Amino acid sequence: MTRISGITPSGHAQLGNYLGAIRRWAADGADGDLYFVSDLHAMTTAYHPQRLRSLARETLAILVAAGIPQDRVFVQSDLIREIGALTWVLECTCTYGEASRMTQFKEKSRSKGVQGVRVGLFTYPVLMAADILLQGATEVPVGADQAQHVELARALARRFNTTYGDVFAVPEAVTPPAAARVRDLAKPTRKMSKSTRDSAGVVALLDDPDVVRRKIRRAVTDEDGVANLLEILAACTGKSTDELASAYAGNEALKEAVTEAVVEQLRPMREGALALLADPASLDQVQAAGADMARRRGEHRLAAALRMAGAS
Ligand code: AQP
Repeated sequence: MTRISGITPSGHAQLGNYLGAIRRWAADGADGDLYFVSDLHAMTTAYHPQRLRSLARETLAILVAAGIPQDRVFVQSDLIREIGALTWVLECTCTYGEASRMTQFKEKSRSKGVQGVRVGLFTYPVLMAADILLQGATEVPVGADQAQHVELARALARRFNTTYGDVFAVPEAVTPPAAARVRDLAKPTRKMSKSTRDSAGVVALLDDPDVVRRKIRRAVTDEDGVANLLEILAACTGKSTDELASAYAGNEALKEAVTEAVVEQLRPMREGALALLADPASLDQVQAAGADMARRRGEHRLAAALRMAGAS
């Protein structure tokens, strides 16, 4: 069994990414599981190349410093030739009708209208299928919003296998164990997100402890805001929100406790990531080894797929 999970460097990785995903990846990862920085996915909407490159490096440093074994992590763009080639073959396996049914594209293109969005946003589920199928992943832990994309990857794997020859494992979407859902500190009705423009309510994983303190001190404390602070504290301490709700006399004490817990929770990962980022040669090594591992895992599958599809 191989599971694959990605994180898109569309901004600085934030507390929700850590408590909801990265921390669990580091704790539960089984042999053979793969984790990757999906930087090619961040190109589907407007972005700055320099910033994307530095965010991809930062995200890689965070995953490794969080405790995910180095030999299971890679940066997607290091395999652009392999993934790009497979994406083309899969695009030629996918029908326009199938791609058009992806509800996430409909939602994401609504504000701009389909005429203004990039074709890459439309075909992104096929890129995701290439990520999964290249590595022979059998399970893809995803939330409900991504389940349809895994269905597409299954359909493409099956169709390729029956049309050209048996190359790909047919992956299954699996529901990850329940984890904290962290909401924005300043606007607690929406989830905390790394691409949110206003960073006042978003705790970045490499934020200085003073910045974390300031953001939490200014957190909104309406009903949703307090519930969010309790959820964060519960995720950091392992206690229940009910137990914590009765333990703090007022919002000031609660914020103080949340600040301490978050700073302590992030400290080892933050220090490790900053040390790696300060030592580019070491981080280069980690990145190159990851790319090598992922390339080697996928090369026979890619070669077979290209050969059978008549593309080599
Ligand atoms: N607020 C959150 N609370 C708990 N878990 C979260 N995750 C994201 N935000 C929260 C989890 O982090 C993992 C990696 O996220 P992703 O890169 O796949 O994209 P995302 O879910 O869209 O994360 P963001 O930060 O909100 O990014 P943008 O701003 O680009 O959309 C996933 O497992 C996700 O559930």
